[in-house]
Amino acid sequence: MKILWNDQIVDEKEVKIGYEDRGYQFGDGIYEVIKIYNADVFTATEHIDRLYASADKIQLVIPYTKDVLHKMLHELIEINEVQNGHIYLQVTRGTSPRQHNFPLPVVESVLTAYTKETTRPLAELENGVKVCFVEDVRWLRCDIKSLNLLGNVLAKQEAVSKNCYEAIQHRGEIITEGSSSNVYGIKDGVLYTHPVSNLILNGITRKVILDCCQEVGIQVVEEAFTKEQALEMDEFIMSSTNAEVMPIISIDGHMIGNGKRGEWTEKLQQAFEKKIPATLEV
Ligand code: PSZ
Repeated sequence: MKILWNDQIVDEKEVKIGYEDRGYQFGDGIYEVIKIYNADVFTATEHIDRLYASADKIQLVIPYTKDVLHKMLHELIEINEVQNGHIYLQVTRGTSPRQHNFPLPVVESVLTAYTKETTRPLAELENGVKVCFVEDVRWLRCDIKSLNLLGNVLAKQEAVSKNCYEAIQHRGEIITEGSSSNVYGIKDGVLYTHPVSNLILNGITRKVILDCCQEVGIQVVEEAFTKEQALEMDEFIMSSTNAEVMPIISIDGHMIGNGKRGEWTEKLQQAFEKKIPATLEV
């Protein structure tokens, strides 16, 4: 497999990452996961914009224009001959002798991107998944897509240890987001989701879903809701680049609605699928 290493596409065996890379030592960097449908990147502009926005927020300079990066990602997909899957891309603040503050003089950032062929989680999209509540103990800049994922990792591990697909995080009583997803409740034809703030990642799939809501005629209320309200929702959904519009059928063993994918959820899934480039095997 070929890897994008800074501005070069090289064989994976050629990539050398320093043991003093700040991504490795501090999680000092940012990343994106971008979906590939039919050999094309989905919502690439939005993902690249968010990458540069995350970089700005941590004062990291990516030494390529967005256009150049976009072209390099296309080249990578072509060379690796990926049909369906995703790109993982990260940029760290570079390699320099270990110290917490930024390197001075500034060193070059280190970019790596690779592709993975995957299939869509079709069974889960139809049958729905079980989740559990986990206290959100992450830092207060969850809007940055940072490589520091220890809070998210521990939340997901707790979910998996309870045989759950995802951890629904809450700060006190307020639901924020999943360990690697945004979450939504639907009650009486209204979709509720946490507003964009420092407490959640502004998901690209979230944006697509809010567009889908317009199309299918669901009112959207971007307001936080509580754990108790979550359990009373008619339908519950999580979303991410890979999980798409994922129905949630139980939280901590409490059945949501009738324990099956809801009608609004199915309509949102259909609207979402229409935005995917054609000729997908379903
Ligand atoms: O493969 C996977 O399971 C993926 S790919 C992307 C994600 C999971 N999650 C991204 C994410 C996240 O990490 C957090 C904390 N909140 C929300 C999201 C959803 O963001 P988008 O929709 O941009 O992928």
